[in-house]
This record gives sequence, C-alpha cells and structure tokens, in this order.
Amino acid sequence: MTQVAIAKKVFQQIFHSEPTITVYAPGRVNIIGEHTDYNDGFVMPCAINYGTAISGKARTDGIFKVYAADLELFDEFSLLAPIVPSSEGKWTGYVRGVVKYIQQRCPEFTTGAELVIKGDVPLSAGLSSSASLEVAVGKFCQQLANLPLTNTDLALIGQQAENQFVGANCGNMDQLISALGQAEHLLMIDCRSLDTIATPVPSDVAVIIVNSNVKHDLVAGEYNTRRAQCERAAAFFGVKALRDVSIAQFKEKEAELIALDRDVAKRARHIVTENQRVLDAVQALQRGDLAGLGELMGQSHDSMRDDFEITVPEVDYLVELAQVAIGKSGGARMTGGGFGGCIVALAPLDKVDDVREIIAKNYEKQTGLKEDFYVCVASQGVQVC
Ligand code: GAF
Repeated sequence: MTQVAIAKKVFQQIFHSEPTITVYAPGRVNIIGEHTDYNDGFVMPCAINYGTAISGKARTDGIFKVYAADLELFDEFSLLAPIVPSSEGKWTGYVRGVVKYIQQRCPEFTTGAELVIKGDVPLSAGLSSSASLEVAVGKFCQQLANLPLTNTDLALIGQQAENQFVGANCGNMDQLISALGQAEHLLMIDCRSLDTIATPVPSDVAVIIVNSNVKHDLVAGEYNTRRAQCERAAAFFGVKALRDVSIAQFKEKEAELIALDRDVAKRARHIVTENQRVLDAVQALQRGDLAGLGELMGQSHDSMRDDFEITVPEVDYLVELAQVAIGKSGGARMTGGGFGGCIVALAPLDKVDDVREIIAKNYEKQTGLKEDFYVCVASQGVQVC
C-alpha cells in the first residue's frame, strides 16, 4: 500500500469519517551542489519516491488535530490563539511552524482541520524527511482554505518554519525540490533567483542511494559553523554571498585568505568550485556525458572531504566502493548535510547489482555497520492526490 493509501485508511480509523483532502510531498536526494544553497548558489537535486502523505478534512472550530501515524502520537493546537512550540516532540514543530507562517502570510486562514501524517522517508538519513513534511503540511493548508500560495511559496514557508520555529538554520534546497521536483528529471536550482533547469535522467541510468547508517550528534553545530565560515569568507571578498565570487577571483586572493584563516579559505574553495561543478554538471547531463558527470561528482566528494571537511570515513569508504563498481560509466559522492547519512550514485542500470554487491561484501566487514540500499526514481514534487 502507498503512503497515500495508508494515510487515508488511518484517517478513517482515527477520525471515523472520510478524508476530503490528501496531499503528498517527496523527500530528495542531491546529485551535486552541497552547502551551496545558503551561499545563494546552485544545486542539482531530484525528488525521490519516498515521501510524506497527509490526509484530512476541515473542522469549523479553528482547532488542528494532528495524528502522526508512524509515531502513533497526537498534537492539537488552535488557529484562534498564538501558535507556539510544543514540548511533545520535534515533529510537532514542522507542523505548527508551517501553519503559523501560513497564517502570518494569509491572516484569513483560521480553518481548523483533523489530519493524519504518514511517511516513509528514512529519518536522520539526509533525505529531507522534515522538508517533505513541511511542504506536505503547507499544501494541505493551501488546499484546505484555497489559499493563494504557489508551491514555491510553500517551500519558502517550510524553510522559514525550519529556521525560525524549529531552529534549524538550513538553506532552501530541500523544500524547493520537494515542492518543485519533476518526474524523471534532475532540477538545477539557482538558490538566489529560484530559476530552475530540468534535465531528464537518461532512461538507462539508476539513481542509487546508500545509507551509511552513521549518525552524528554534532550535525547541527557543524552545519552552523560552516555557514558562519562561509559568511566570513563572503565578507572578506566584499560580496553578499560566495555565489558572487568566481574561481579566478578566489584564486587571486586565496593566499591572503589562507594567511588570515586557513579553514575559512578551505570552506570558500569548496563553495566556489562546487558552484562551477553544478553548472558543468548540467551541461554534462544535457550532452549525455555520464563519465563527465561522474568525474564532477567525484571532485565534489573530494572537495567535501578535504576542503569542507563534512564527510566521515564510513561515507568515504562507501563512495570508494561505489566508484570502483561504476568506473567511468557514472559517479558517486556523499549527499546532504554531511557527518554521516547517505551517498548517491548515478550508474547504468546494468551496474546496479555490481554496486550493491561490492558494498554488501565489504562495508559491514570494514565498519561494523549495515548499509541500506535504495534504487530511486526521480519523482514529481508535491501533489494533491
Ligand atoms: C541540509 C540543508 F537542509 C540544506 O539546506 C543544504 O544546505 C544541505 O544540508 C547541504 O547541501 O540538507
């Protein structure tokens, strides 16, 4: 049964009536362009066939009654009073935060609802389970009250909820791809202008995700440190964001920046070169040059490992194994915020088993951890079902 079908069924069981609105928003995997979003730069993710479904209906009393089916937990709050964080679990923040900022944007929104949330994005794996929940909540509210909000608006409201309500200082990539993803396409997003370029995934190429199952406590702290270092680098170059620094401009002042702060210089080098790699990756994909795209993915991984310093040995090892199996027919790299989580690989369909086997044979033996292996489909962004 799909997440949508389960959400509808659970709604009937919990609320003893038929839902009238059902929406679904996907998680994502980023093919290239890491930590570039909050530098106003470029990313190239796709939405995946794992996501969050919400099924529900309106109430007339302004109360939101929310049931998280996977956690078997309820939350309840009123749209007729200030919406504040609850101590009942982090998940409530993604719901309350989105509802709060939608109401701020559309003060006429006072409709209550009862709803069921059901999802299958692996949690804490760097595949954006939270963004998919935020975008699904946004779409549900938009449908509930017929609000004049585009999918891009919903993505930005989701990011606002995550930044200001939940307190996670993320960029806009995850919510944008959950809202705007296109089936069978990778989406290059200019995170400043929000312009996009969709390029088809060749039909003989698989999008593979392997979860290292490494979980790191320091992710949020390290993420904020990287953001601050990037801001310092932008100030050094006298620009709004590192997006505005070309590779040539970076090289001209690199030695000066290294002398000032070696770590900041390394972080800047990753961002400046990664932005260019995304632009090059779009072109490689458009001309069907899988080897070229794979090469760029490999360079991106090396840059995350050596300059941005956000990989861990287990993830480096997974990438090495995938690269051995894939050779020059595609590529592999860490994906997401870092310090654990997943790798992504693009490989011809006939190499998928080779990638699976080499990892199954070696990863657990070497690290003591068991991987999770997914072959994904580039999927449509948020939908009304
Ligand atoms: C996390 C963040 F939420 C994104 O905004 C992005 O910065 C990503 O890490 C790194 O590319 O997923």
